[in-house]
Amino acid sequence: MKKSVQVLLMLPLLMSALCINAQEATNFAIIKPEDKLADIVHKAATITPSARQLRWQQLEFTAFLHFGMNTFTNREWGDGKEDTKLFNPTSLDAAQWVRTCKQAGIKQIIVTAKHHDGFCLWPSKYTEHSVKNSPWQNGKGDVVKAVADACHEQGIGFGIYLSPWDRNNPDYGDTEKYNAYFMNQLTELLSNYGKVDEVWFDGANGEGPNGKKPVYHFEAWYSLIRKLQPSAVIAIMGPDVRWVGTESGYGRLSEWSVVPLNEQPNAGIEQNSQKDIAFAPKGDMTGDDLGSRDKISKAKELVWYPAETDVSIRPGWFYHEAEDTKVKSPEKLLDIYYSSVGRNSVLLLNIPPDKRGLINEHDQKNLQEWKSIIDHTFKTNLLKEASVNSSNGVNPKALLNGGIHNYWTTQGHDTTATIQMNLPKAQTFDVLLLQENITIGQRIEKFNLEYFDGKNWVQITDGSTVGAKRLIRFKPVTAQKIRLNITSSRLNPTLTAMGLYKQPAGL
Ligand code: FUL
Repeated sequence: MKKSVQVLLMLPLLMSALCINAQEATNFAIIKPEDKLADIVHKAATITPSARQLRWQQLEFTAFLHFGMNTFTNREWGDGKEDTKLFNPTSLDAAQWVRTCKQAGIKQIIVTAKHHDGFCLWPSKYTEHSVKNSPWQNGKGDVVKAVADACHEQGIGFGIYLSPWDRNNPDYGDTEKYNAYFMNQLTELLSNYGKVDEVWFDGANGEGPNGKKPVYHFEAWYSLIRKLQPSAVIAIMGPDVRWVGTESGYGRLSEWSVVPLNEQPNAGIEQNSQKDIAFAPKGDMTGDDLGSRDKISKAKELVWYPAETDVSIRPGWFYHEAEDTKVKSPEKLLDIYYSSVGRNSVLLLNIPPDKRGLINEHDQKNLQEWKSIIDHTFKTNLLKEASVNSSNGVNPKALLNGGIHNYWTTQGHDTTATIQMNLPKAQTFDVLLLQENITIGQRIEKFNLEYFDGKNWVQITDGSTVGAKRLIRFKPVTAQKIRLNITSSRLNPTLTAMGLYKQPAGL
């Protein structure tokens, strides 16, 4: 899809959001021709997430469950010609999926209600290509219901992936007919399964069975979602959550949640998302810049449009027995965690249930080990007993005990600050945690951390953006005095949390 078309699609939706809810008016800013860089920077610094974006961002860690016909045909992209009789999990247990995810710290699950093969995991009234014609539960089963119920019962968020590309539907190439079909399916999914928290549209848009492509009526889909599930975020080919731009699990080192609407990367999704079954990561794109001063200085509109980092725990998105030995190790998952959640993004980790309809033991084991490393690392903030000195700071106590209504910031118009912390005794640490109060905007542009070696202040690490959460690992340092220097910020910097941690030995 052309960039300009995507922008046009988004604008009415964003503009109508402005009129509906005063709170959302700060979600978006128009840059006037006469605005100077300082005006633009100020506007960028005061754009804030909508309520639904904030809820989503605070989840930090969510899961994808790719499950469907491909699980049984051992493929990644089905062609829509599969016999529905092939879908037959022997012991599907959605409660096990949710339990396993929850134990790993996952706060929301997205299930592939329909992948590109058009096979529906729920008994849609509008197609025969669904679970209703499979032997599973004699055609009476409904995987979407099982997952939705388990999520709601176990208290985690529930989301749906509905592939716009449908290789089974005979009307796929007919824009009017296919959009009507898609709206009907969306209506079923958004009406019959309780609360839906995320709707995920991917960028793949190939040809249908008749060799044609329809034009997707995104705007109508978005309005329907807003009407039926107003608190759901619409991700990827949608206005609330943006694709980080890679399927490797690695986000950008500089990740701005405020980006120019005309620069956002959605337009490239269709071209860049997975095109074949060779799942080679496309590189981590950390060098790319979406929201720096240079980028926003050329913008016509700015919008809060945060990044989601999707990656699979296995080489493929669907379960393949041959990949049981290729499940990402706890250490690799940890690196992904630091490079996604720790880089102002939400991690969407795919964990594909196997042919039995269970999350496989191999995946379970690595998830558990990963979770235990994270728990162990973040159990004790080594700064918790420190005395805090920030000369131009307001509310320094919030650095160690903050939240969105209780945060540290600077006095007057100060956009730089030094926060010194003296610990009761020397401690050894190798992880820095920082969190901005994004409810009033993302502002910090440059910071560094130093320790006092008895004679001099020595730099440990530095960074650019912070956002919802920034985590940086470094070689262990032992020190009693440390200081954080915020050397550039778009407006008064804020922090709701600052922490130093020590990873378990051996990492
Ligand atoms: C891509 C799809 O083609 C893959 O199969 C997978 O669903 C991934 C999350 O999105 O666009």
